[in-house]
Amino acid sequence: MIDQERLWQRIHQLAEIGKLESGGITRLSFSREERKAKDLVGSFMQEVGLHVYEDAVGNLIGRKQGKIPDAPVLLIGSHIDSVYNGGNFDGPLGVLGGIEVLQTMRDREIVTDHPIEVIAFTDEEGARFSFGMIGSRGLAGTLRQEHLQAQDKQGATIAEAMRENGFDPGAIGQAARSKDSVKAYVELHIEQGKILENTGLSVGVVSGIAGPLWLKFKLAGEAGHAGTTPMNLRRDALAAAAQLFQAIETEAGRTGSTVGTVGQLQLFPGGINIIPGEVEFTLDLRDVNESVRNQVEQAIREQAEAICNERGIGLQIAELQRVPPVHCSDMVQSAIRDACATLGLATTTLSSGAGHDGMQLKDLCPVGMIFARSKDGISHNPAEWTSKEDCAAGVDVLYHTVLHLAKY
Ligand code: HGY
Ligand code: MN
Ligand code: MN
Ligand code: MN
Repeated sequence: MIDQERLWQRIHQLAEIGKLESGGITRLSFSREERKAKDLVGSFMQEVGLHVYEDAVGNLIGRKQGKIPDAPVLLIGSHIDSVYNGGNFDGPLGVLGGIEVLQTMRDREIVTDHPIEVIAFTDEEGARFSFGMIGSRGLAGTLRQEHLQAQDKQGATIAEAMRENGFDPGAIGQAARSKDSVKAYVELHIEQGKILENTGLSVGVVSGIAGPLWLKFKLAGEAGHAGTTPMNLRRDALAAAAQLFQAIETEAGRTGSTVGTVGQLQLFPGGINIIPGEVEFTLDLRDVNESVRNQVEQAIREQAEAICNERGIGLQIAELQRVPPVHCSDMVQSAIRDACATLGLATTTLSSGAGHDGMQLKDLCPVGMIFARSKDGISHNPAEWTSKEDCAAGVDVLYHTVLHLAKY
């Protein structure tokens, strides 16, 4: 078994960085908090004797050499950036769990055939720039210069934030790995749902990952006097948006598998006695089935056109990111199931509604995920919780999965 006290202690040491009054954490990419978090996690990697470095897109990597040094590397890891006011386990469990696996191997003087790298991917969440998985896209070689123009709420671009943190946006291509250099990628992550809790299981094997589609809607009506403008003469952008929110809920709810969320909303000018002239909001639309997601997207676009035409409102829809759903590799899934069997751990197979870095690596190497139980299924919330025992169970499964996959 891995050292669950050491793991637990590190999870809570990391959780202190970016902690808010609310008890939640905010650790945005290329922020001071993230830099501090990377320095702390990098020191844990040093403690384990790993070769520690940051690649051209800021991924923090700890490498353990194998018996066959130029054999394809086995990648494990997750992320340490967070959403606004997030929880302590979303991401850190996979990174600190990966370090714990390598430390346990070192303590037992185990050297595998394949080299192994534990990675804290840059900006998995996309909270700051509304464009996520920068680090895993960089490693997969699919990050483009145009992606780096995405802006945060203060108007700073990813490229500017990279420069400020000592990275050259022009050099992102250097982070790309070649297909034959990577054996597989396995990520341990909290489930962020209720299936494991409802079935009384600690860990689960992930079969597939729903693909997030992020859109930004801009509605342009006409600001006006709240007191002198009759209801039938208004072009109220917020009233149009409210009608569209109802349509989104109906269209997403219709399929039984799709989820749609309006997470960000801004209106202008925002005076108590002014009819809103402009509204901007985001839509996060997901389904494990890409064609179902696309049909719902089409229905929402048609409803948006109809509502805005009817009300004389201008409509613009920009695509922020479109990530296809991913099937997890059968080979990696069976390695995880074997690990659970070795540990005598009952498990189940489930899909992931949340997006993960492995989605970006699907064309680079076989990808798989292990889930650890989430209390009440809560995540992206300070109340996010996974017990010490369930964290340890997840890392034990990761440990045996790694031993299996790192054999030649
Ligand atoms: O948005 C997500 O699904 C993940 O938390 N990045
Ligand atoms: Mn998350
Ligand atoms: Mn996550
Ligand atoms: Mn993830």
